[in-house]
Amino acid sequence: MMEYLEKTFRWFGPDFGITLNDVKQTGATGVVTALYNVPIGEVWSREEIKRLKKKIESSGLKWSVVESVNVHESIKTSSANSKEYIINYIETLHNLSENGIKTVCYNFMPILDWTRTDLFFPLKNGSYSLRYFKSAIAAFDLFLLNRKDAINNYNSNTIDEAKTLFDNLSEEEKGTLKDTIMAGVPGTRDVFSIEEFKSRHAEYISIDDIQLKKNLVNFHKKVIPEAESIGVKMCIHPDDPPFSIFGLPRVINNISNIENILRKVPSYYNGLTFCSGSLAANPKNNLAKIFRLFSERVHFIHLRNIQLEEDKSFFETDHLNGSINLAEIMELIIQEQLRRYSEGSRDVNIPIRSDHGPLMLGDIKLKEKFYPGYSTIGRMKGLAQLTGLELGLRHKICS
Ligand code: DNO
Repeated sequence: MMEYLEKTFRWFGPDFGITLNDVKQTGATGVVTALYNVPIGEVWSREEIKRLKKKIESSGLKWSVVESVNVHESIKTSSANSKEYIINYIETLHNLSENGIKTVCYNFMPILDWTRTDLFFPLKNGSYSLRYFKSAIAAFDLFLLNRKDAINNYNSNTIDEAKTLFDNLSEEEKGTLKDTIMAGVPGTRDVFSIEEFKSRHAEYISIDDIQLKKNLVNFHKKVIPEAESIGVKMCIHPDDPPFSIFGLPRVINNISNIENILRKVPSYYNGLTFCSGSLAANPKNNLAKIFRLFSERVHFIHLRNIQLEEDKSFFETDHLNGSINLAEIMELIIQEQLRRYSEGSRDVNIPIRSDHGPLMLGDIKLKEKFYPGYSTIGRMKGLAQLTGLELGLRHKICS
């Protein structure tokens, strides 16, 4: 019997407005989470992993995917103590594997994880979503960060627009823009100060895309054979957005870069998190092509939609309306499942989650509780839409 996709829900723990019992009501059977309290680079102990796993299971759910075991900046910059952090990383993978947790998502974005400029962007139907607006990034970069080379990264139109935007912001709005862009690691409420960001940025002074690729491949060379030996599927998350920001390098951002990097360490365990919303923010990325090329190594799927605006700006939309044809992607996913099924693979029911969702209905008044993009009802709606899409397409494809 052909299995459905495994429906999962990202959970940041009880401090972020959602209980495990809530997760159960969304239709998800799997939880996507991490030990968010462990500082990046430290080993996740077997006992702590076990404790969290037990908690999830006692709610009738399964810990399906780890998102993320974050990669320490020293590894990304390949600095002096990177070896030690790689050893720690491998130890964490062993401890996860011993607890039966075998799918690990991570990213290789310098300093920042996903970046937006507005966390409460009003949609026409009264709900709110996340927006990335190029001129707001430029305003921050040019007038708050005052980065020396920023002027070279924007054209004159963007600079003018950024200036007008900035001049019209109140002090409070400037603070909000700074905190929005400088939000640190998902699952924490940490925000970088300008000084902290600047000093981290300085670490990348001599690191361009080529060097970052080398550092990533070096990480893969050390980590993937270990992951393979213990059956842990590593799946790298694309850069979000998939282009350079603040002059920093980004390399998991298009088909040729991803192919180039994953090919260097060819292993089933050197896989990809297919994230539609991240990849689509560059309209040159052909999502169907990317999925087809890496389908065998897709171990985790994030589906959401975005509306592209002018060059390098976008906002997140309802799952079924936007610039991405998610039906086309879902069809490819089901075909990949069929292929795996016919080959007797164990990995047919690929974990999938509704990645972000609009802030809507009763969640609006609770907005401060949630991690941005991760409220309950909007993601539940997204998951329901994706489940319906899967069911309908499966019926069509398999009958
Ligand atoms: C955004 C997420 C990312 C993702 C990490 C993976 O909502 O998809 O934060 O978790 O980049 O390491």
